[in-house]
Amino acid sequence: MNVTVKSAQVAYFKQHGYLALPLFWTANEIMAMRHELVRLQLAGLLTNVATSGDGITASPTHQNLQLCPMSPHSGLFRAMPFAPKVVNLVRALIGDPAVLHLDQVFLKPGRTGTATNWHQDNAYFHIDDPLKGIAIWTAVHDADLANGTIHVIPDAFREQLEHSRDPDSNHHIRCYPDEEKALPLVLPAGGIAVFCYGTPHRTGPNITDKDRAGVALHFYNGDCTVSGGFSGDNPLYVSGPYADNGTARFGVDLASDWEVQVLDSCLNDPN
Ligand SMILES: O=C(O)CCC(=O)C(=O)O
Repeated sequence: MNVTVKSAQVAYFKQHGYLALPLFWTANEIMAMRHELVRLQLAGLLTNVATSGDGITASPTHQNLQLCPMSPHSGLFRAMPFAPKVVNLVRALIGDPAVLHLDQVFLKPGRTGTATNWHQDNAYFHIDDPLKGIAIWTAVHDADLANGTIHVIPDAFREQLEHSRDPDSNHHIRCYPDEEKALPLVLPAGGIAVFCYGTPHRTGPNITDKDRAGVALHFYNGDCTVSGGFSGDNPLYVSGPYADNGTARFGVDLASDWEVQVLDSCLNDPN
């Protein structure tokens, strides 16, 4: 499925700092992501980052299961940022040359799944223009208020909010924005929320019986100055003159590998 990005959507993103696209991934792509997350979880690769309010002690009751990055552990998630429709979207929103910054997943188990508190990604990444970096957050399962979908604060991406250590996580930082302005983005499985590095966002607890996961891919425009973490000195371009679909780094054309990985996963569907 190709996804065309309309100029009105680009204008909306640039004005408000976020965008919700409810129909982005196909049913097969979502099925493949779910299979892969089960495999990664069974392999013990997702770790509980939730703490008991002191930022240190592991919570015995609540779980915020994170794997960051996923790509070293998964051919599917390594290829996902190179899917042609992802690259088209990234180019439309932040322009060439686009660099893959990070990939990660947060899985919130039913009943025990807990929040990822308010933060701006730019409090970690520090790029010079907070609109020139984006997170593409995929709803791997239907994401609504009860299971703690992503919330954003529209129009706030130019404000640099103060961050401090998050007492509910063993390594995150958080901020305390005016929650009256918060907007929950309710998405069906396969939908995405896109928000720029300056946009404050959070997810909530999962009070339903079913697990819910969100996969986040982060990109920035390679002409930006990056002074925060995760940038490294060997940027992985997904667009622009240095982009080669990851071939030099991984020995595989990851743009075409995405489809192969999805098909492979569906053919080996355990159900
Ligand atoms: O899915 C989540 O719980 C949080 C995602 C997030 O905050 C991020 O990727 O920056």
